[in-house]
Amino acid sequence: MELVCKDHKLSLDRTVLMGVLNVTPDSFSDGGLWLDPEAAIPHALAMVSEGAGIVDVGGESTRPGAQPVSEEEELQRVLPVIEALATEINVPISVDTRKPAVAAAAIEAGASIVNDTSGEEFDPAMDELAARTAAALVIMHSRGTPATMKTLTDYDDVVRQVTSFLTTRADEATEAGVSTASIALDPGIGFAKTPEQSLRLLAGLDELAGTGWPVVVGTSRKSFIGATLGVPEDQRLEGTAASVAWAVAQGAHVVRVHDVEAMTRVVRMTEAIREAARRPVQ
Ligand code: HH2
Repeated sequence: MELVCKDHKLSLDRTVLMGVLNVTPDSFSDGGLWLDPEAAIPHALAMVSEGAGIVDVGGESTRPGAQPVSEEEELQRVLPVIEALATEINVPISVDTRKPAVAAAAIEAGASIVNDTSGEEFDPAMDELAARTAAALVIMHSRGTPATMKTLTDYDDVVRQVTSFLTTRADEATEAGVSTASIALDPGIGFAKTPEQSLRLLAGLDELAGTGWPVVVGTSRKSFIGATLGVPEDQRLEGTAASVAWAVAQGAHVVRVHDVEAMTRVVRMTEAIREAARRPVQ
């Protein structure tokens, strides 16, 4: 399987690590660390050398309660970084945004994946943009906005509802002209989900993987790990590792992570076990 991201044909035969580059002052686990392009660019290069197959650049925190950022501000944060990276790395760059205008400028600057975290509040212009530019489109499930998402957690069956929302959106994107080879789906762990619902979504991830669409999963350092283990953001490496290994075993194609070196090892080890399971009995 592959994901067509403009001129990049990204193989998904092995799990791809999407390295997180938050160019924000307030992201939940690394806010402020990479706001300066002079820090962001070397960090992105390090992630690629550690095994990242995508660099995901975001200029607006989506954590519950985060302050919205204007289009101008978001552009000022992400564009210099994307422009510089586009000349320095060979892996696709994705732009993590809810705004079609930011995605459009990012593609112009060299991004080839739109990581759209707007969920149920999506703007159809995002589909049209992906269709027009041949950028890949990551469709993520969420409800409301960072200000409201914590109150929007009523589901009858979170796995069924999220899977059905995502496959319907994939069909809509296809109808809007996005190539089926350029769409990936993401359950949006922690977005309008309680910790229990995030665990259930991971437990049922095989259902989403069974739809045949490429699956992206972002569990890195998230609060459901904090709720399970009782640890703050800077002590969630092992919890992240367990969730990444589980996601790979359930069929995730892309895992979005902050700690690329450690998670590359976790992913490759999990894949080695999965492949051994397919070999004849010895
Ligand atoms: N999670 C976050 C942001 N973007 N994109 C996708 N596709 N999937 C995710 O699970 C996902 C995402 C939140 O994490 P982070 O970027 O570390 O924090 P913040 O939103 O505070 O910047």
